[in-house]
Amino acid sequence: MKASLEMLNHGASIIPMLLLQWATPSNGHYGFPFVEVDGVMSERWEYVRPSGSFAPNWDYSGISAMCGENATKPLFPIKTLKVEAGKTVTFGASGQKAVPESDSRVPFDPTFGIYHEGPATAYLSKAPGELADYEGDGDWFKIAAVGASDGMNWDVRQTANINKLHFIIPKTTPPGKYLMRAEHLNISPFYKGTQMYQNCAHLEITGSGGGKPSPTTKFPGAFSAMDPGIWLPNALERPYEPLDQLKNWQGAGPKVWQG
Ligand SMILES: [Cu+2]
Repeated sequence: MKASLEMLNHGASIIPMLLLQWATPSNGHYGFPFVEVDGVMSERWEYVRPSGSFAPNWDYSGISAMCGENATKPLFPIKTLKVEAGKTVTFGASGQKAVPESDSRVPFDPTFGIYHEGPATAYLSKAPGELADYEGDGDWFKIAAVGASDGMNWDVRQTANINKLHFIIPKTTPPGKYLMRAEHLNISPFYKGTQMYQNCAHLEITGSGGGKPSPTTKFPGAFSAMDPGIWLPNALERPYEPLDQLKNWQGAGPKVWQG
């Protein structure tokens, strides 16, 4: 399954891929159902809004691109992670475990690795009230983009065997309750070939604030299939020498707000 998925990824046809989605769950795809709390990995869906599926999202402009399938509201109550601005939030990855994924309670498996290649990003959106009621229809801003720090190879790739994504909350982020969206792309130079994986945690950010996050975007609509951060130009797929464009990758959507 793994090998065939990789081959499909570099072939133009996504139709067999769509059919594979109906097969039983495997480690072929992934999501981010965990966060670390004081250095210890949480339980599954303890702080992360459950989503229905870890199959790749190709509807870049649709609502599933926000927090995953069926995640505009928490499917059941979850906790809120308290974090001080300036500190790091760490998401833990998992392969597919159940249909729907929200039914699984399988704990974090440290031997799992994200085997696709592409940029990782994080976004925040402040809830006007309680997070349990917030459907994510407010403003979103990007706080981090992890690209190819050597200008050639995506930092998050198969050979790096990464199962955690680390993102720093900018120091001047206004305090409040936030949805935090973690995303990894299996990026492709083929039109509508890029696979998107995303989940959202409930966060309460503390600190003195003072920043004015910008630019912002909205879900649905944050991305387009034509966005060069989604539809990777061919020249960037396998560069022969380090490229500043990959080194300074900001990905699809708005530029990173530094705080
Ligand atoms: Cu996959």
